[in-house]
Amino acid sequence: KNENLCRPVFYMCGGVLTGLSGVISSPGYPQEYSNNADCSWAIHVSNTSVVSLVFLDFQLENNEGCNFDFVAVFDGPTVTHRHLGKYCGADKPPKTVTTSNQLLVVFKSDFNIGGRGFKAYYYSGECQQVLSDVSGNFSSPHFPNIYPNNINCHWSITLAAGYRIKLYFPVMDLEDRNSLSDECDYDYIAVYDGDSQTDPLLGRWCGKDQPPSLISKGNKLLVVLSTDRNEAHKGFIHYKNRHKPCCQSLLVYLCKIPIVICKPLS
Ligand SMILES: [Ca+2]
Ligand SMILES: [Ca+2]
Repeated sequence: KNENLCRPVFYMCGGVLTGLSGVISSPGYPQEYSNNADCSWAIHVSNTSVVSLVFLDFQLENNEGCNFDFVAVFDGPTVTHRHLGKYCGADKPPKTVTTSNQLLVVFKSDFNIGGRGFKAYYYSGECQQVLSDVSGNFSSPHFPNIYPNNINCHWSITLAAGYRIKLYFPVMDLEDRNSLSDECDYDYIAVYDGDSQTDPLLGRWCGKDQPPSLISKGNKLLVVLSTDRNEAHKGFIHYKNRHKPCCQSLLVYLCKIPIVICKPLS
């Protein structure tokens, strides 16, 4: 008989991550994590960037002080660096941003009682921006050169309350859709009408399909670029709100958006 079939499974966990962005999760996620886990992820991005860490899912054994099972985050490569937070239970930790180009994430569990664990992604300055100017633009990393494989970039646009956001893509060149499924399965841009991926999806595009110009319902939009492990193209440039505010109403300050009824600013 093959005794190997009966042995417990040990999941790999931790490591050194140097990509523009990436995903980390507890061992075996979304299955219950193992007891006595001790995992460390050292994230190291290019010198000029900071690292942002966002939790997508979080469920660990809970106790006051988080001494049993926990995720701890440090503002640098080792546990001697500034402690940014220690988390357990079922409340998703807040988004964390480092002050330097390195982040350490530690996950530990004790001898009993587990949970689903966690899934989080990180991204670096080259691959993300928070935009709050009334007009501006951004592009895929390295544009007009080829964008990297295996990235997950987030551009989050937040204007003052009362503004809406109009955006359009004058240049669009991603890997084509999957010819079998006719879907954007490989590389794509997705736009969400809000500040997270749980907000309504306005659309998902790939290849040379130019997205239509898009208008947010509120004052926030999220643009995500996701690429798979091979075949990259030039990417995209994206503009928002190229027109300055020239009119106003009670709720909306942007004009040249046909759905807005507004009067000239004095
Ligand atoms: Ca435990
Ligand atoms: Ca690709």
